[in-house]
Amino acid sequence: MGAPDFAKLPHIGEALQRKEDYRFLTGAGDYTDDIHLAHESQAVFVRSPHAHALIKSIDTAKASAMPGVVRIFTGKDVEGKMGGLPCGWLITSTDGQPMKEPPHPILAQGKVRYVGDHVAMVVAATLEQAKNAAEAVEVDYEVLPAVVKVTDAAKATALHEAAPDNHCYKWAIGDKGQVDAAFANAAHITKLDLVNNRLIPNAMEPRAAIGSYNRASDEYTLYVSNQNPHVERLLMTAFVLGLPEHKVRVIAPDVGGGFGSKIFLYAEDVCLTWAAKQLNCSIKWTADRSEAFLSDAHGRDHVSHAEMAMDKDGKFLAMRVHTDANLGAYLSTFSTAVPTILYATLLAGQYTCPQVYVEVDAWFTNTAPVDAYRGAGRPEATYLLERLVSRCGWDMGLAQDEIRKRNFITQWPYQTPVALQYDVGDYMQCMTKAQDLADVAGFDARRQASEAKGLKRGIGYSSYIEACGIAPSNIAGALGARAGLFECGEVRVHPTGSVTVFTGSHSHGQGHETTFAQVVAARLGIPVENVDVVHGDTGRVPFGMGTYGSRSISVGGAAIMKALDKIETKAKKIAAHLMEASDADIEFANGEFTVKGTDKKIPFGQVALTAYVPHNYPLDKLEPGLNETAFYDPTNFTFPAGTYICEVEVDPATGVVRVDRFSAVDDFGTIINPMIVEGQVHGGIVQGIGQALMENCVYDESTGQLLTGSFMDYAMPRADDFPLFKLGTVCTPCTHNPLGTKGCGEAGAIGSPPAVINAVLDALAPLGVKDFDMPASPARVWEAIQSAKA
Ligand code: MCN
Repeated sequence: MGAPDFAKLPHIGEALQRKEDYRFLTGAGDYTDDIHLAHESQAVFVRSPHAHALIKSIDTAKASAMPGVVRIFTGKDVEGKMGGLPCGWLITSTDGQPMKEPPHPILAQGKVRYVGDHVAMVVAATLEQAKNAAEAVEVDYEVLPAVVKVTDAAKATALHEAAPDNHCYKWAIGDKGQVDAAFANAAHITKLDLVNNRLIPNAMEPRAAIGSYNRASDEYTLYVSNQNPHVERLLMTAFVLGLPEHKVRVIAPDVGGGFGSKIFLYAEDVCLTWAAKQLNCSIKWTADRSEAFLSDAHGRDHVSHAEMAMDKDGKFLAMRVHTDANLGAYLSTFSTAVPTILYATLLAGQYTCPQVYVEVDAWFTNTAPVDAYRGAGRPEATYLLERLVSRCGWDMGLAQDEIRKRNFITQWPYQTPVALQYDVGDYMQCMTKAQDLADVAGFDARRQASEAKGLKRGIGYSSYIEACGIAPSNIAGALGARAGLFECGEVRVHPTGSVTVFTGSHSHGQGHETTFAQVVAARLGIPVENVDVVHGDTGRVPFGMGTYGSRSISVGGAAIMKALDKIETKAKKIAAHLMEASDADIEFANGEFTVKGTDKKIPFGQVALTAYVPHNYPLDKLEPGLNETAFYDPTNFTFPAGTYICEVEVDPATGVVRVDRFSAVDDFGTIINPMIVEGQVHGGIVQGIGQALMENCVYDESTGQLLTGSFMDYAMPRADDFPLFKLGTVCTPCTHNPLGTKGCGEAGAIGSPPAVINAVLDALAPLGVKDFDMPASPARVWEAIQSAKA
């Protein structure tokens, strides 16, 4: 079934209430910490208080003798018994020098490299006993100089022997010669320096895990708050523990948000799984919030210089970008892909810029590892490009919409100079619709009204594009990635015609139990209540690549559609047999099989029953049962795109920025459930505005201590920080997946930061403020105003 036919089916585009909400809203969710296993001990991790130090000795004697303590494991206990965490495996550097891939030990081996690094694991009967014993572990450190800023890394004390200058890799894309030539002939060049601030992910449920071991079957089970259990199992067995995969079951039950931070293999998960066998018990660990601040992989942290070459009319000729990316102390699971293939390939944006050259240097520092965080590389690309484009407009005397419209791509498919080929879109329509929603025509009057109150009002644009549906194996391979990603779906039709779907995608807030059920119900013509969706368990789902990169509906949903194709083919054969017709004459629509050109018909349920009760059934030609599995590897990314317009009011006396209006028009192709999609966009915008105005991870530059280690210092956005968002959509269905969908889970976080900062800069332009870095906190804005005055 093609995308256009699919979009017309009942339930598609229906704002169904989420099936999962009843259990979440009544406290009946089953999160990792809610699970209690027999013989369960508690684990607490001893973490480094120093950003960089040699471990001279660890004395666990006193702690081990404390009440309830079962065992204390240190680096020496695990050395030689397991590998380090997998690192650097996704990409290859492009300058001919091998990427530095220093080991990332499960428990520190002789040295710690960031505040929060794992030094020991204490296992005790109760949490209180484990905490008391952890405090009694004596570690003698020799403190070394620490570096936290990516721009200081080259001259700092080396973190790893393998990377003497703290440089990990250089990666580039684009034709440098052509770009330099275009710059040489440009009528105007606009330049911009940008910092993309480091963020700390703050899922409502902190990371948690329970390792358990069954001696009778020699099987391990890991319950873990995680977004991709099969990948977790694969990495843990193949790279670290050397166990046969079938002996390890990973279950990610209800997960209270992840935003990317729960797709990595973390040391805690490995330690708990391994130690469960050593101690023959179950061991639970739940991070407290302070631990989460220190040890969850952080996001962003780029320092970039960008330049755009234009002709005299403001048409883009070429763009040149250099980015220094902070990787933190170790390579986290996907970290090398974030500032490279997920970032640089998006720097063409929505524009017909014929040449783009991007060079990335990635560095180690004494900070928590940096990895994917909602958007992963694409917010960094959009922030850079959309800030640069507005600056180009201001430099050329063109309005923010005009500079964009002059350069928009208007024909698809469109081959960008940075590898990606966009299949479809309508950027102009997104822009005009967003301008209507934002009432741009009324802006001048609103600006005057603000002026009369002594306030400055500004408007900011951002026309983002992202590559979702990660990751077509052929494209990933062509970009030098060492892995591509497919998805798996199994559709099990029961004898009574109800259906259980097993998907390799994982829902941790995105509502898959509802939207995936809508897809199946629409396709089979059965009630949505008759479809249950199972995910998050390597013991039940055949295989899976998990959820990130807004891939689930477009890749996971497409795998289910492929399995449904197989179900339909087989069901038609059964129907043909029941109605004594030829297979080729059977049609299926609205839950009924009909014989073409006759009034003969039978419902889906009767075919399902026949599949399982095969009396009078051609067993020589047809197997009983109605159960199919499919794997789907997309041929391209999906390319959601849109225009966001933000209007802010700034109080120049205090520097306080208030978002007064925020309008977003997105093209997500076919929409399965508009209510869920709106929720996703709302959440994303809130995260994006959070980054633009308040969230900021700060380490002390001399000691490497995390200064924003709690919600007292790390400002999270709250509902009353925002106006009601105005949302709209444009629909150009994706051309290469059977649903026509494009991902919606990250758009808000990608598109919004530059819209906000462009609005603040527009507001402050009359005061002479030309630039500042995120977040636009009152202090920073006030300081920028004062420096402009000076
Ligand atoms: N959808 C739809 N129609 C479309 C596109 C999507 O109805 N055209 C629906 C999907 O069926 C799904 C939801 O919208 O129910 C999101 O789908 P999709 O865009 O495919 O994204 P994923 O399900 O793969 O979710 C991943 C994405 C990412 S990458 C991050 S980060 C993120 C996000 O989703 N983390 C989240 N949203 C989150 N929401 C919550 N509550 N918690 C998180 O951790």
